[in-house]
Amino acid sequence: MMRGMTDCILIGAPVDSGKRRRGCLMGPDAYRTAGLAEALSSLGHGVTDIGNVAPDSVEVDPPRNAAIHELALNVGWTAALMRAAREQAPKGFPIFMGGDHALSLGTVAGMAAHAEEIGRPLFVLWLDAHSDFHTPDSTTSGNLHGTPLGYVTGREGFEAFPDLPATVPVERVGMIGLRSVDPEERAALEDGDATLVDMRMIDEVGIARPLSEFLDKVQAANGILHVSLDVDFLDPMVAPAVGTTVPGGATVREAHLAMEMLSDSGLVASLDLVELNPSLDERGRTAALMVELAASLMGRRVFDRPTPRGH
Ligand code: EXY
Ligand code: MN
Ligand code: MN
Ligand code: MN
Repeated sequence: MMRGMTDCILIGAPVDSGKRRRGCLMGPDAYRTAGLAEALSSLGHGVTDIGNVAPDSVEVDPPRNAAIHELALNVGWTAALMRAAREQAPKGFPIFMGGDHALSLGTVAGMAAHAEEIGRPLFVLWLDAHSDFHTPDSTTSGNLHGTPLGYVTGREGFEAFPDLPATVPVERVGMIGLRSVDPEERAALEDGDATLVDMRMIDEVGIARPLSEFLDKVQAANGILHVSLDVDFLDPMVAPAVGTTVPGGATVREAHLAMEMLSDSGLVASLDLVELNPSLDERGRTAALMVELAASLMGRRVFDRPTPRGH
């Protein structure tokens, strides 16, 4: 876990099949170029970059929903990344360098299997403008990067995908940064017990209070936490390198505070960095910001000062 020196394992996941606009396959190399490994080692952590994962080659039946894009390739990525997460998590702190958000079908499923193996419940924190709670039947875009939370929480309709070694009940999911939720996702979320923090709530009370309440739940359950950080969690003014920009996102400081609190919690076991599309970046500024946020999550501080309780 974090706090103190950690063995960080960088895993390239150049998934570009979760949507139609291409470019996320360049993400892992953009993080390497922006100095992710150096930023982590300068904090005293061990860092190993194991290179990029490749998708399994699989065949699938045609999907019921004709809109679905690249089903077989996404299934192949899910199987390969599930295996990579399971293999690497016992050895250190996996950081999955995406790649679009379809990679999280595999990484979260693999981390859920790992959590079960060590006898602790997995919680998932989704920092994203979107809820990514669709199923292959409910998505109207057909873009499977909008489905990972539907898959890992055990929604129906994922028959083409690997069986889940362990599901993540929806009450163990926290979504922070929401501002674009489709009608079907909203209806399904209203039936469940996920922690839902939209941008309005962040405007009203700040990010610290809802995040701290979610972390209290993880702590009380003796859980471990997987964090999935989508570039579009951030406001497009500060993070333009993403295909799914939604105005009104988190500020640089809101995002750093979240990372600092996550680091202080000592609960985080793994991280996805997703949706960076370097072809949309401006002189590498989005990649650089994502590296800075990862460094905050791994302990970078101006001064060591915990966030006061009750905020
Ligand atoms: N809900 C929309 C859809 O299903 O197409 C948008 C999904 C965007 C997903 C991005 C990665 O967070
Ligand atoms: Mn997403
Ligand atoms: Mn998103
Ligand atoms: Mn604000």
